[in-house]
Order: sequence, then structure tokens, then C-alpha cells
Amino acid sequence: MSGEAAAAPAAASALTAFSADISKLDLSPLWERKARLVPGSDCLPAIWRYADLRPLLAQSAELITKKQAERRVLVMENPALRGTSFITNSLYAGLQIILPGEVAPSHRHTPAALRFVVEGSGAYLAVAGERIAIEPGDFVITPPWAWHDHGNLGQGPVVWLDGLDTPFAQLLGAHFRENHPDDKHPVVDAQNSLLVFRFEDTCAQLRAMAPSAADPVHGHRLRYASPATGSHAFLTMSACMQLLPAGFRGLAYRSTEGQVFNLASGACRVETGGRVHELQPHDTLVVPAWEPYRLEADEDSFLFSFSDRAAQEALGYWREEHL
Ligand code: GTQ
Repeated sequence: MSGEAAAAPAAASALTAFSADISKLDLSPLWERKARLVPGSDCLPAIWRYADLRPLLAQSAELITKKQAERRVLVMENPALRGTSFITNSLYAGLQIILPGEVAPSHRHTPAALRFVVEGSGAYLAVAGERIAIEPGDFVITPPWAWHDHGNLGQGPVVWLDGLDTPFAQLLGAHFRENHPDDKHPVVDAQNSLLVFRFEDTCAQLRAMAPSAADPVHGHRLRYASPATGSHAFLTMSACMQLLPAGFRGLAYRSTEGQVFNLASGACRVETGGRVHELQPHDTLVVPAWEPYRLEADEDSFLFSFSDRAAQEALGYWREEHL
């Protein structure tokens, strides 16, 4: 035992008394700090199966009107963050259902939002004065503080995944929101909005990538680009679509970005947290920061994801490790 590391009993009790004394002034000694000083978080890897959630979404549509709910959403909370509404410390994710004839009234908020369309035809997203018709697999950007409302002009229910950076706004004490005086804000029909990325186009681009260009960890991966900056889709969030070709066996990897995956089509496996998760279309899987994972697919699989990578890169925090 080093003489310096072990304080003499008298000094130790003096230190304990000192800590108690300064505590009265809302002070704490850094040398007793309990916060983790290593990458990763308390969040857990977790999966929400669409087969479980789909009937619950239908049930929620019977129990509560869109008007009552404003947004009829089942929020996916990380098992380690119950009560917070968050899927990781920095991200929010929910599945929203809208029935034919319903309108989700117009509002705006400082958190940025993304939509990834899961199921159903005939709905639109009205964002920042543009009305965008959406189909399954489409990805839509709602920038911070942009007016947005949604409607379903089709014959059946429409479901999409909402991803928001709400935890950032809360962390910074800057969560503002307001309702538009009318249910719908003024819009023009946008055929070629820069805020939407069509599934068909995304898939075609991924399929056009040379087999030899597949990344050993990610397969073929495209990042959705912000029309404003040309970089990540948001200043906080990054979103991607990847194609895992049939027979893909990815290498183990981790990065500091917490990732939320939603399988667009196909079937794949994600090994993480000591488990193998078999993903069916529209299952949602969260892989928290710095958690090792590995991807595999037996058939061509299109895998959507979003993460907090944009913020991490901007701050100089982002790291990755090939395992
Ligand atoms: O559709 O505007 O899941 O404001 C959470 C907050 C969806 C939305 C959510 C929102 C919305």
C-alpha cells in the first residue's frame, strides 16, 4: 500500500467532516465524484416488435381520437429510462397512427423531427408550407420550429416512426412549442420537396452500389442529407438507409452514437447486448452508445436508422471502434 494513497485515520475523518460541511453549501468534492468517466450510458439495448405494436396502435385509435390525442403515438421508452419518454438519453422515438379522414393539428416546436413511413397509403405531411404525399419507406425532415400538421386522405390507417431530438431541447432548457391558430397551416402541394426522400429512389441508389463497395460493418449505407447544409439531415440527428445484401455477415463494431433501427424490408439479425435479435419488417431496435453490435442478413434487407451522430460530430465527441 502506498503511503500517499491511504490517508491517516485522523485525516480521513477530517475529510469526511469536510465533505459534510461543504455539502451544506451545495458543494461536493471532485475526488469523491461518482459519475461515469467512460463512454457508454445506462441505456439498454431493446427491441419493440411491430407484430406486438400494430394491434396496440389499432386499439389506441379506438380509445382516443386524433383531436383528443393531438398526436396518437406509442412512445418507445428505453427500459432504463422509463418515465422519461426517451429511447436513449439524447433521442425520442414513437410510432404514430392516423386514420382515414383524421388531421393532426398544426403546431411547431424547437425539437427537430423525422418521419419514417411504416405502413399505409394516402397520407400527407404538411411541413413548413409544403404538403408532401407520403408512401411506405419515405423519409421526411421536419426542421426545428417549422409548422407541421398531418392528414390521412386514404382508405386505411397510416403509421410512421417519429424520431425527435427532444432530449437536447430539454437538456438545454430550450423546449418551446406553440399551436397554430388553425388546424392546418397554409401550404402548397410539393411534388419535389427537398424535405422528402422517396423509398424507391433510396433503394435504387443502394442497389446501384457496386458489391465490392460494401462496408464490412454496415453493408451499403446512404446518409440522408440536409437540404440546408448538405451534411447530416439535422444539426443533432443523422439518418441512414442501409442495404444488407443476402448472405451479409457484418463485423463487430461500436460507436458513441446511440442508434435506433427500423427494418424497412427483408429480414436481418442484430447481435448486441449478448443477444441475437431477429428483425422483421418495422421492428424497432435501439443500440445505445458504445454498445458492440453486429449485423447479418440472409436476404436483401433495407435497414433504416437514426442517431445522435450529427451532434456528436459537431461537438468533437464522435468515436468508433472496429472490434
Ligand atoms: O407529429 O408533431 O411523436 O410533436 C412527438 C411530438 C410526434 C408530431 C411525436 C410531436 C409529434
